[in-house]
Amino acid sequence: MTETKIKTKPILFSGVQPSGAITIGNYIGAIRNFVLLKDSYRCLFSIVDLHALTVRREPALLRRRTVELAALYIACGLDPEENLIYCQSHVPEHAELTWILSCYTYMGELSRMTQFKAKSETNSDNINAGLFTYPVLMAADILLYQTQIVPVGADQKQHLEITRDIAQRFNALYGDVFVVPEVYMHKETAKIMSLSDPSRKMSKSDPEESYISLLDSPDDIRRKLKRAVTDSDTNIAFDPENKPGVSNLITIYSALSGDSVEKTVKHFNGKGYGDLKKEVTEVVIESLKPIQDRFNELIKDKQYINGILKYNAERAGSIAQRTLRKVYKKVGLYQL
Ligand code: AQP
Repeated sequence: MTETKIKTKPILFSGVQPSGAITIGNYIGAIRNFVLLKDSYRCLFSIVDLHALTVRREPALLRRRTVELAALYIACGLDPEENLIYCQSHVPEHAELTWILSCYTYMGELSRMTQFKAKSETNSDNINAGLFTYPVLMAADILLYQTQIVPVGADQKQHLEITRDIAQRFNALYGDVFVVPEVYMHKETAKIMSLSDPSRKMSKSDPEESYISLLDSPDDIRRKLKRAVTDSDTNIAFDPENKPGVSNLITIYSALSGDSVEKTVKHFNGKGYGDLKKEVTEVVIESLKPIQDRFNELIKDKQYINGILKYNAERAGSIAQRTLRKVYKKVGLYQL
């Protein structure tokens, strides 16, 4: 692809935290959409490792998860030549813009963030300032690249809204510095629920039995889905409010098989929960197999992964610098 063609494409940014084993929730809600959109946009897919520090991590594990996520991005179908797959901490402009934007973000709006409230409950011994200002770092990630579109799952929608507010506030003061980004989300698949508690979203930092990781073995997948919480009824119907467990399994089946929810419900008409779990298991194992095969090849070649991360961080950095310089100038920082 020629440089001219790349430049005319609108910009897409999104990221995933290397904060645990990447789940089918992350995949269905976000990464799969990255793959669908990757040719229509100039894409930046970040491994947002700075975000992962808001919760205490084992350093060696965080490093390992970072490399694994880079390999997984590629194994899921992203193109490391065309798409900028890079580590957030390798482009220091993310942290630099965060400071500026934090001076344009209000304590009141940050305290309304539901993720902050939820994470403060699960990490009550470590409610740090980073957890509170997480959305500002996310706004910087996005605004740094003049991003037009941000594909995310439903849990990140509120952070996108605050990003838009910060961009509009800044633009109102200094002129059109930032593009105001739009969220991209598939309503039906934007929130995959936990297998053990379908009233909560599936999360990579929850207990292992509650999620399926993209790298789980077929035996693990079978075991976890067999134990997935359903209800005491026997009827297979899509009703997220009254039948969250069954509806979640229908959503997973529909997302991975490509059949609509309606067609999936028809397909299971007259069958039992055992059949539903068995067929969901088959479709999950089948969908993850090519990803796992490719991942297992890629992860052997750390030099290749490192090369991609380095090359793409340089490319991302040069775009980021342009925005940051403009911002510094606008707010009145003395430039040499
Ligand atoms: N359950 C989900 N269903 C649909 N989409 C989801 N996403 C996360 N969980 C689901 C989307 O995946 C992308 C990457 O998420 P993230 O790594 O930035 O962090 P998160 O949103 O906080 O996801 P987790 O899995 O719950 O991570 P931890 O446990 O570390 O907090 C995002 O687009 C997200 O919306």
